[in-house]
Amino acid sequence: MFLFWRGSIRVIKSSTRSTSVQAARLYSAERLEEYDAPVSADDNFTSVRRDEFKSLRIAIFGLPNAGKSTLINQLIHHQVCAASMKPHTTRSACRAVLHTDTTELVFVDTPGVVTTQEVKRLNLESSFQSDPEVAVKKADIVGVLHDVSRSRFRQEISPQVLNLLKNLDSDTPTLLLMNKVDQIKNKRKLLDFVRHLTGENGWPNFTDIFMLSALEGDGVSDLREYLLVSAKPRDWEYEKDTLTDQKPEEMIVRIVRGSLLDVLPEEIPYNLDIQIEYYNVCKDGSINTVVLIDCPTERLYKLILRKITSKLKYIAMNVEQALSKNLQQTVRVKLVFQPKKVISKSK
Ligand SMILES: Nc1nc2c(ncn2[C@@H]2O[C@H](COP(=O)(O)OP(=O)(O)OP(=O)(O)O)[C@@H](O)[C@H]2O)c(=O)[nH]1
Ligand SMILES: [Mg+2]
Repeated sequence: MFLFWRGSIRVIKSSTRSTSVQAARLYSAERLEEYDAPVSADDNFTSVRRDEFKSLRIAIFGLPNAGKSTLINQLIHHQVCAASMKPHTTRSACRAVLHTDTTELVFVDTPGVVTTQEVKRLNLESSFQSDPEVAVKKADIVGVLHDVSRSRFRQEISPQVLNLLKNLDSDTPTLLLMNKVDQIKNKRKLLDFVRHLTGENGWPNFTDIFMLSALEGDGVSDLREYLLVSAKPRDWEYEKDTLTDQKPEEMIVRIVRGSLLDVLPEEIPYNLDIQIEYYNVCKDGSINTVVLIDCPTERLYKLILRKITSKLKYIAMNVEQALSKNLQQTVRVKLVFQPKKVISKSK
């Protein structure tokens, strides 16, 4: 077994099941820049012959809060998937797309995999169970995002994740994406985790294994490069420069919800009803939007205002920055909180 370091380890499993650890290919800086360069309107898109087009659909799934959305955002260089420090941020699948001159990567972000008991106990939407299932079935390649920082679960693939893997077509490649390695001081431990995760109580059929820190971006370019190289000759599903299948309004709601999950305590943000009250594209192309946040009770409304007033500007600014980058337009966001009772009284 060989171990090479480049800030990240990539473990490559051979098809004979003997695991060998090889170096991540040392891509030259120029080659990475080729992929990282933002696409400008001047790019000579039409010069690419149609038969050179390639694409790959990648479903990313795993337990709640493992870092799925953060990783996808890093892979596509945009914050189109809402992420937060609380579980169940992603409530239904959405797509995030990356284009190079010839290749399209379509990432499917999914809600964290949950048990039927959790769906009932937490009153989660049916998409929590159906969306990961559909996404992995339709994918060319499947990435299991595994959080190595959770001491209780890091050495095992959870039964609900294993179930999804077992239902895949046997020719669908599966990647083990070991995330949050920044939280592990003794990196040798990671190899122990690999042994357990790929052992007989785990999933011995992983095609490749990546060590990642989605938060710090470590290992992300290697994974992006790997996926670009794995793409299949095929027409694209999306127009060049498309970043997501979400409508702007939907993306705004999701990103606002993610920000509120970060700043509001405990269960409070899960109980908020978030809607677009106003959305207007101005003559210069900039966007003005008002997001209405209904608080279920007067008491909660007052509590939220106490907790949030000083942070409101900061939240709106973060949301505006992410959206302006995604939509390539200035976006002005106003967040309005109100108790539900007030609405019903005024009707
Ligand atoms: N330390 C560390 N934190 C990370 C890393 N990746 C993600 N996180 C954090 O983990 C939390 C959850 O990230 P998300 O991307 O929302 O996780 P998710 O798997 O999409 O979560 P759900 O949609 O709720 O299932 C956030 O606070 C992230 O900043 C990582 O590599 N290292
Ligand atoms: Mg998510």
